[in-house]
Amino acid sequence: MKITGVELRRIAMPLVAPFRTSFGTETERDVLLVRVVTSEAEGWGECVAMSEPLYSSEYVDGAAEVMRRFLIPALTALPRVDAYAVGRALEPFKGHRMAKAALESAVLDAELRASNTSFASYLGASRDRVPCGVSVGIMDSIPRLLDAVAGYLDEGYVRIKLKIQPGWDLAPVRAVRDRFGDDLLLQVDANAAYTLLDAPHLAKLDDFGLLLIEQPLADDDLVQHAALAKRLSTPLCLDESIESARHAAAAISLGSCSIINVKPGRVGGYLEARRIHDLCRAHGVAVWCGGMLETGLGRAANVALAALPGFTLPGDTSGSSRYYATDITEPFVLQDGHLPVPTGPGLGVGPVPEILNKVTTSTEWIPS
Ligand code: NPQ
Ligand code: MG
Repeated sequence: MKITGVELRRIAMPLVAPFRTSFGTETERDVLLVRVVTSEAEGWGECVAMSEPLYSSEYVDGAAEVMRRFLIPALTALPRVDAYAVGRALEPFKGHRMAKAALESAVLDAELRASNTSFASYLGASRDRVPCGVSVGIMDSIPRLLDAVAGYLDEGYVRIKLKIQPGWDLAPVRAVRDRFGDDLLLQVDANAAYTLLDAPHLAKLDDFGLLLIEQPLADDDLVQHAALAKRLSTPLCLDESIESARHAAAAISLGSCSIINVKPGRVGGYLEARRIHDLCRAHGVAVWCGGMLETGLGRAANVALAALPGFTLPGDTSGSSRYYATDITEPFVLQDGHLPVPTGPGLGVGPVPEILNKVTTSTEWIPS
């Protein structure tokens, strides 16, 4: 398989409601899609970078620039390409994992469409549906939060994740526990909003029987997460800190976490995500699949990944309607709290041309 060209396509997807986290409020998702055209087939990849570098250092304009200037030329120069070759060819370029992941996904989609294999079977999935959790943003008031959680539970979500930050932590968790009971699977995500000085405060969350606390401290502080883990009974989970299988190995060795949120974009692709899954499984560390407000394209691949045997906790693999009134693919719809794992070749879904064109803000063709 040889690449004949790559299309970069920017789309603007309005969110059904503003999504507020400790790092900011989003009302529209600015997504960079990659379409790789090869001698055999074409494939799609979704770049999960945000428009601003608030979750991590990557951002959409930066991802497009590094792709067109360095990453795509390195791939089009290859006489033959597959997903593993993408990883090897892009290794010399530091960082930019979300950009690399989008290109690897697009090549993998093309490769799998050509060989009539699904993402799920290629990755080694062991299930045909995955249980779904939902991430609930910071709200203006506790009553609004309770209404939102009640709505998601009515839709069938099997696990609730509350976004927290200093000033929005104990009260919302207590209110959700009081209203929905001790059996609700409940966890929180701080997106790095605390410091180790907050350890006594965070320890008060221990009373609420949370599944985990996700990324309480800074991205680059595995040592302080290890210190915090010793002071809490609630399990620590890392998201932003884990950018590769090496980071995961370091975090496990140090005792920085006992659970890992795997996001393929954050770690440079589905192959690295699977390596983290394999490493964690060997060490008895639970993993679950995170989310970055993906469209149906990224969602399809995440659901396939989440069907691997080591994914023992429900992921942020929500239905399309959690974020979008109209998805660019056929929508992912919850059935009894689960999403079906796509079975068709490659991602098993593709963009609906009329919908895709409506949301497209720019396209750029980079020939081989
Ligand atoms: C997390 N996601 O687990 C992220 C963070 C996040 C589902 O909670 C635009 C694009 C807005 C990506 C907001 C969830 C975002 C985003 C939050 C990612 O930490
Ligand atoms: Mg997170």
